[in-house]
Amino acid sequence: MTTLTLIGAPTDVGASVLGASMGPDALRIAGIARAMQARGFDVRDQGNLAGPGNPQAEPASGFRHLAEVAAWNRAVYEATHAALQAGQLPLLMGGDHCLAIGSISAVAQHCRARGRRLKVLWFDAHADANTPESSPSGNLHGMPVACLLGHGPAQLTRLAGPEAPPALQSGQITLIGVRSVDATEKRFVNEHGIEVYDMRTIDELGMRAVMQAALADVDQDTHLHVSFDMDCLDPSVAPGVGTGVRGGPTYRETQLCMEMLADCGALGSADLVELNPALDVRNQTAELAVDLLESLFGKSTLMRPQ
Ligand code: 4U7
Ligand code: MN
Ligand code: MN
Ligand code: MN
Repeated sequence: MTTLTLIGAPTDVGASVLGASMGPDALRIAGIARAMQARGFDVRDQGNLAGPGNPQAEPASGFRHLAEVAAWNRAVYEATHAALQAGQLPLLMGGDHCLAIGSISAVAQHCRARGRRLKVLWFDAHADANTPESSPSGNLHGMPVACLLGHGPAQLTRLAGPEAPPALQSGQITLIGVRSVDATEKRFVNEHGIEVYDMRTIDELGMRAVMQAALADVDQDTHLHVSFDMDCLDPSVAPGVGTGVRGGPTYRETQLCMEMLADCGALGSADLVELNPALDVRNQTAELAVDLLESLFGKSTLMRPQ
């Protein structure tokens, strides 16, 4: 029986809208542990990591709260790495999306030590590929993709150690659901040749073809990491997010993504981030997140499994 480790990181230091810090408890209240037990996991809820409070400061030299973001990411890195070393499947409950720097750096270090291929699928309305020079906001939840590729401050690009290479090469990450990108981010994504399935592409090809393409190079020897920003979904179905953008995938399209990910059988770790209970209505976005996670971990509505 696989142990699924729930890691709570209750912070919004990477964002300017407050509230993602309540994400872990909203997911617990929506029944995440019971739902994952029902999927056949031995579930261990580690509780919440500890870290600095939100100083609500203005950006300094291009970043808001760099020291606090670094402290939270070190804690996420250590907890994720320990879970992987113990043979467990870590599920990070955010918190804002800056925390994926810590979780994915740990997954990358773990895979590197074992010679395993790593592939990251990044579900998001945004590209999260700003650098401090390009960011219009200074918010670090808009920079994790760039940091993971080695572009950012050393406190965030070298979590695995001073000599460690960037967590990811650009061919290891695919962005899905993108529809709000700053001009400088567009340049970064295109110059690095990052694979992107933006909403226009999803509209034209359909979600099934997009997911088939995104998963084409994933095999049984691949460790697949899913980093899921709840603002990927259309805000009409997921209102509890801090930076919603209209025109996202529907409930059914997102369920199909999750079911296809489950079918591929390569999932090794995941982040569920950017859930903002302060902006939600009756915890529906947390309930939706749990519903999607059930599909990600194998719940199916198929009458006759293929
Ligand atoms: B999220 C933004 F300018 N690009 O950098 C920025 F539009 O993790 C938004 O995807 C970032 O929610 C959104 O601040 C970060 C902005
Ligand atoms: Mn994001
Ligand atoms: Mn986003
Ligand atoms: Mn580069």
